[in-house]
Amino acid sequence: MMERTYLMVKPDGVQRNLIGEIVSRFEKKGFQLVGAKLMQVSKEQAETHYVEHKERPFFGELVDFITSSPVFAMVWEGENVIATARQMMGATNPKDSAPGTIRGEYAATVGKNIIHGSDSPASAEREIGIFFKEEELIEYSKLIKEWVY
Ligand code: IDP
Repeated sequence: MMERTYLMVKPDGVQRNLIGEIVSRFEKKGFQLVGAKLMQVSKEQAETHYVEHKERPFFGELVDFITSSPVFAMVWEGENVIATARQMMGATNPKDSAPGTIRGEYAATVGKNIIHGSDSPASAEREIGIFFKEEELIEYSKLIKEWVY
């Protein structure tokens, strides 16, 4: 099923010069970038984005961290891109992320785990809406599609 997902290189990934590496992995997989920008997340956006963790003890830390320095926000499109991107990211806690995954290769702690990715179609739609305006998402066709699907 053709889907869109919200992926975000977190402040630690940007600071560690991993934007290119991460974008490259999703490009090579065959997914299509439909929107991307370097941005400073506001406190309001952060609190909305992480609302499901509002009652957790680390919520304040989470909001402080994601607003501490710019993120690289992206929307990617492709068949099953939501679940596949989560597999490519690896487990939330880098101590459990498989080698070869983004977190498995580059992250050491759960608080600084490099990348965010939507976990369901409903989250993807909600999160895209928090960070992007409709006109920032670009629909276009690529000839390579015939070789991917
Ligand atoms: P996900 O990012 O893999 O979807 P979630 O459970 O939604 O994982 O958690 C959101 C983010 O909160 C994680 O990526 C991680 O950075 C952070 N986080 C999760 N659990 C902890 C914790 O126990 N301590 C500190 N940060 C945590």
